[in-house]
Amino acid sequence: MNNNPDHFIDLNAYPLTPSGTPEWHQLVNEHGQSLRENGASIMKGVIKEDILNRMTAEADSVVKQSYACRETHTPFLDHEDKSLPKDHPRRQLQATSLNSIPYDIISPSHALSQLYNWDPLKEFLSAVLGHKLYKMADPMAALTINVMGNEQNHGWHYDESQVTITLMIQKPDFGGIFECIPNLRHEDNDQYSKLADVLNGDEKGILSLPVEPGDILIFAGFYSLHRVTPTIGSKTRYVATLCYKDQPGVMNSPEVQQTFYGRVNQG
Ligand SMILES: O=C(O)CCC(=O)C(=O)O
Ligand SMILES: [Fe+2]
Repeated sequence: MNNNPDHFIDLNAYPLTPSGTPEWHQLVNEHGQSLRENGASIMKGVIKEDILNRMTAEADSVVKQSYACRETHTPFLDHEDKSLPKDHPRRQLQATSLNSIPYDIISPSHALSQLYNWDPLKEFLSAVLGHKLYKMADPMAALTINVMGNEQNHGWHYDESQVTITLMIQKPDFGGIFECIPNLRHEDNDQYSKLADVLNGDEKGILSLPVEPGDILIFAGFYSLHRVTPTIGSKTRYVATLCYKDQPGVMNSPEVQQTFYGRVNQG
C-alpha cells in the first residue's frame, strides 16, 4: 500500500508540494483571502476518490471502538451558568450526539494518519494562516473522526481553537449539513444578542456550506457559530478534524478528554 500522501492528492489542482513555487503561493493567497473574508475556505475535491474509499474502510475497521458522546453544552462548549437569566445564551443548552474515533485508535498505517503527519499539508496550512503550526500533542484530540449514524447531530457551538481543519470522508444519505454564521462572535459586539436570536430559531444569516467527500474545510470555528444538522439514513457520516496549534506541546485537559472520548490519555 502506498503511504506517501503525494499520491492522495491531485497535485495538478492542488500543488501542495514542492512548496514555494508560484502555483503554491497562488493557492496560499486564494485560501488565505477566503478565510479572512468569509471565515472559511474549502479545498474542493483535494483527496482522490480511491483514497476516500480506503479512509472509509479504515474508519469502518475501528468504528466499534468509538466513544458514544451524548452531550449537552452551551454554544461556548461549557456548562450552564445558573447565575444568569434563564433565556441567556450561556444557559441555552444544545444537544450533541455523535461517536468519536480518537487518534490513539487510528493506526499510523491508516491513510488519514499519514495525511495528518504529512509536512507539506502542515506547511501549506501554516502559510494560509500566516503563522507556524505544530501538530497537537494530545494523543486523542490531535486527529479525530466524528462519526454520525442515523439521526445524530452536532449542536450549535464555537470551537475552542481559532481555526479548525476538517476533511469529509463519507457523506450520509441525507442531512448532516454543516451550517454556520461566519464571524458572528466578531460582529455580535456584546456576543449575545444575535446569538440569542439564532438559538431561538432565527435563520437569518445561516449559511449551508457545500462540503462534499474529499473536501478539506479551513474554518475560523472560534468566531463562526456552527452546527451539523441531523443525519438521516443508514450511511455513516465520517468527518475528520485535524488539529494543529500555534505552539508545540498543546494538550487538552483530562476533563475535556473525558467528555469527548470517555477516558483520559495524557500520553
Ligand atoms: O462534523 C463537522 O463537519 C464539524 C465538526 C465540528 O464542528 C467540531 O468537531 O467541532
Ligand atoms: Fe466545531
